[in-house]
Formats: sequence, structure tokens, C-alpha cells
Amino acid sequence: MYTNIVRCRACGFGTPENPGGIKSGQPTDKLIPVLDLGLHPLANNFVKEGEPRAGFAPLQLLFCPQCSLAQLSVVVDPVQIYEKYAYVTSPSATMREHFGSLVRDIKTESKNGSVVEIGSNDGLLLAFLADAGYGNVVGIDPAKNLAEKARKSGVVVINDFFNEGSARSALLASGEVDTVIARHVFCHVADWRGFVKGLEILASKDTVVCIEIPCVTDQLEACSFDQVYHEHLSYMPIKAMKALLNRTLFHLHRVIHYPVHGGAHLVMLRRNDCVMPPHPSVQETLESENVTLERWQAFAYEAKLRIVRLRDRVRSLRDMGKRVCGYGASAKSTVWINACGFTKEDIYGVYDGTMEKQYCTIPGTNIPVIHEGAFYADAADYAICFAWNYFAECKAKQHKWLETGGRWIVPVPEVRVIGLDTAESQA
Ligand code: DWN
Repeated sequence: MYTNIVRCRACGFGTPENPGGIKSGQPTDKLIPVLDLGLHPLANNFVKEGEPRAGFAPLQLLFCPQCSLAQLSVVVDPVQIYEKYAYVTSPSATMREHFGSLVRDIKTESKNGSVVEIGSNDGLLLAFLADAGYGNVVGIDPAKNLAEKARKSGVVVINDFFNEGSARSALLASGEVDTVIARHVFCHVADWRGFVKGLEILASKDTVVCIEIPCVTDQLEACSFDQVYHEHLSYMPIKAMKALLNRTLFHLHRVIHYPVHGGAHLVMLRRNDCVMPPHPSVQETLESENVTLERWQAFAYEAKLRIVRLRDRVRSLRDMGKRVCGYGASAKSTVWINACGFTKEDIYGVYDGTMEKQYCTIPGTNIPVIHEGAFYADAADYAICFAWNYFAECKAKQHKWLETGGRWIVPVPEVRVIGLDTAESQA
């Protein structure tokens, strides 16, 4: 199901060819363990009763003292995770707003030519790009169910992982590529060299490659340990991206920060033979980034405290006879629920609007995913917002419930309780 990792996938630290301990003067030549959450199920392995489950794998993070990349200690077989994928790019207002800003910013760097999107999910961004006037729009995605869904909306999708073969097919389908976009997919990939080779096939001298990755300093700041799961193989500072690009045809061109998903960076790359000078944001980001071993160790310590805090809070509510549910069956909900050891006795269900997740159970548990439409009528006393990155939107949507005395528990960036009649209180 998984393979173990011993070397840094960005700079090569830890390999016999690059024994960083000797070359960099670090006191170790091994990646350093910083967080261990034990065995966890695959975060999006939503299945119905009686269907086979994927099993469990370790969730441990290793830190590279040479380039500051943190990565999981294992790589789970990607076919097992992505062939059928339950996460559908949210059609939420927050996401639409983000896509609007993203397309506006990308347009400042590109012509309205062909676009290839790597990891095109259900095709929502492709549709945005087509509306924004881009020529040929082509998606690449390994999930059969999502590629089919996207094709129904009229866009071209190559149903495959991104590799040299699918890059060639995308080039054939799109003609010369003006823009490549890869949203929240790069840090999901184990073989970065292979990924970059695919980019080399797609990109010409003037192509802009736009890679959206989680902002690791925001993750450290908020202690969003629930974003550590088997899909997220890497936690990447821009410094590590620079180290990776050192031996390639590409360099960092521009970095833009967005609040989406708790904080993200859009990293724009250009080929080394492109005449445009890099944007000052590259140097500014490199200089302001503060990703250290000590920060990761503090993150791990705080994560354990938060798990205990939420578990105690929910168990004491249960003992008082309160009905507690979850809201948003995000991948993050799987991490929280399994880390806390919750069962149906603690959280009677998790509400979600995604068809692919409804009537399944939260991976690793017997907790059902319930249709979001039933939330108000079911009248829980407390709802844990596991889609905390969309909290403002969830709160506005369920305002009536709040008015009848319902209370939110928001677990990130602090475990806090929010009701209409209460001042915000920390658990
Ligand atoms: O990288 C990844 C990120 C970007 O997206 C993935 N590997 C998987 C996914 O992570 P996630 O599942 O934590 O993403 P979300 O978008 O935070 O998930 C939110 C969940 O909440 C979705 O299942 C949709 C649901 N939701 C809902 O039911 N009603 C969300 C909103 C806003 C709502 O109103």
C-alpha cells in the first residue's frame, strides 16, 4: 500500500550521493522526524457499508535540515487514492471568489492562449478559464469519476496522472501552451523530477507555469495539523521549491499569496530562457519565510494539545447529554476524528453537500456522512466546523440554526466555541 521515504524530494538530502551531513555541515545526514500522528486511514476513502476500505498507513512528518521541506515518511500508492476521488472542487462562494482572483492574476502574466490544467478535478476552473476568454482549455486528472463529470460540461480532459505521456497528449490537444495551472496538486506528487519533465514538454519560452501550493508558514502559524494526511506528501517553503528548480529548465518568476484553504501560494515559474525578469515577490517571500525545525517541533507539540482539547470538549458535552455533529466531511475531518478517536457515540454524524461522500462513513470510523440539507431539521446542539476554511460561509448558510441556540465549535486556528448568545470562548 505504501513505500517509505528516506531522502528529501526537493534537494536530495539524505541520499548517499548527497550526504547533507557532510556537505552542509548539519549534525545529521538523515531527515528529522517532527510529527507522528500514528496510523491513519486515507482521508478521502469514503465508502458505503459493505464496500472494501483501503486500510491504514503511518502519518509521520520528516524535516529536511538542508532546504526546510517537510514531507511524509511514506508514499501511499497514488492509484489507490486518486483513481476514484471523493473530493469535488467546492462550488462554494469562497471558491468562486478565489477562482476569480486567480484568473485575474494569471491573466496579467499570460495571453489568452491555450491552458492546460493539471489536476482539473470536476472541471470548475476550466469552465472559469473558458469564460475568461482563454482559447483551448485542456484538463488532466487521474480520477475517472471526475474526468467524466468534467467532460459532461464540455471540456477536454485526459484521464491520467501527469507524466510525460499525458503531457504529450495535452500538447496535442491544446496546441502551443500559453499557461499551465496546477492547483493543490504539486505537493500531492511523489516524483517531482517526473512532474518537471512533463512541464518541460508543455512549456515553451513564454509559457507561464502556475503552481498553487499550501502556504507552509500559514500552516505552522495556525497549527493546522489536520492538513497533514496521505495526499499531502510535502509541506513546501519557497526555499525548497528554489532548491528543486536548481537543476531544471525553470526558475521562480513570481509568488502571490491567497487566503484560500487556510493560506496558499501561487508560485509562477518561467523557463530559464525567458527574457522577463523575476518579480520582486520572489525575493521578498524567500527573505520573509521562517520555516525551521524548532517551528515544526512546536507545531507537533501544539497539535497534540489541540487533539486532547477537542476530545475533552466533545466528551464533556456528550456527558451533559448534548448532541454533537460535524459540518463538512473534509479530508481534515478524517484527520481530526481519527486523531481524537471519535465514534458515533461522540459525533452522531457529519453533514456535507457532496454527493460523492453522502451515505458513506468517515474513513476509519462508523460515523455517517449526512446530507447537508438535513442539518437544520436535525437540530444538533453543537456542530464542529471541519470546513473551517469556509467557516464564514457555513455560518451564514446555517444562520437560522444559530438563532435557535445552536453552537459552532471551530477547531482551527484555535479550538473555540461560537454561539449567537455567547462571546467566543476557547475550549
Ligand atoms: O489539497 C486538497 C484540498 C485543497 O482540498 C485535497 N487533498 C483535498 C481537499 O481537502 P478538504 O477535503 O479538506 O477540502 P475542503 O474544501 O475544505 O472540504 C470542505 C468540505 O465541506 C467538502 O466536502 C464540501 C463541504 N462543504 C459543505 O458540505 N457545505 C463545504 C461548504 C462550504 C458547505 O457549505
